[in-house]
Amino acid sequence: MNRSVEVILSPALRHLTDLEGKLVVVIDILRATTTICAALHNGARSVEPVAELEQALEAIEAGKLVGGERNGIKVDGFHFGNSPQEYTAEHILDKDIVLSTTNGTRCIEMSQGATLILAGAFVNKRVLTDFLLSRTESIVLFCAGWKDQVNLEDSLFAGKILEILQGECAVEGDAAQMLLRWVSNDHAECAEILQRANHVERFRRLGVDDLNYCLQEDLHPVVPILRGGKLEIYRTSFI
Ligand code: 3SL
Repeated sequence: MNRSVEVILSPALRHLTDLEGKLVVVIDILRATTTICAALHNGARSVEPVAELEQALEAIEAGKLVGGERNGIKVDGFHFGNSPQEYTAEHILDKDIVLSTTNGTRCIEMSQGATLILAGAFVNKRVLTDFLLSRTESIVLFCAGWKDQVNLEDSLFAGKILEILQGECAVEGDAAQMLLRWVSNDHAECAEILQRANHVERFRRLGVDDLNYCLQEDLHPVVPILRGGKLEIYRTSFI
């Protein structure tokens, strides 16, 4: 095998992995990368991820449509929160959106230097893995976690992707080996595995009802790819 797949379990570990020449999949199941897939699939022209709140507020000043959250809560002045269920065609068709979230959009920015940067989630799992299998670059699965901590949902999804890629790519590093062994031995439903996840408890406290939505496989079959600072749906003419 002349390509590999490895995992970054949290942004705090990002500096330990060289991204040059590689394809990075940023994973923030709850909820940034799910929301990005939903927005693009429902007709948004692009989603521009920005890490800092100031950038998002400047975008509002500039008259742009802005969505996102801090600590799970919609920011005052933003047009949308970070629930994928808000990004319906009625609101976003043919619009360019700016998105700023606590962890996910920061990880997209932290992936600069990679050859390609994509967004992955359960909602685009099959088209994403088809895309990954069609490429030749080595792959990095970058889990957004929560404020530098490892989280269950992003790790679980990374493990599921490793299961699919393992025949095609050398599974590199103990983090990837650990996730692969975990998911191959745990046959419980994802929703059950995540019942005690910190973020699911946070959702309960905030009254957020997005877990089941975010676990729906292939609901939004698009491959979001970063081009010129904006995520757009991948088209063969891009690369
Ligand atoms: O941190 C993020 O990027 C968000 O996805 C977190 S939340 O689910 O919107 O709280």
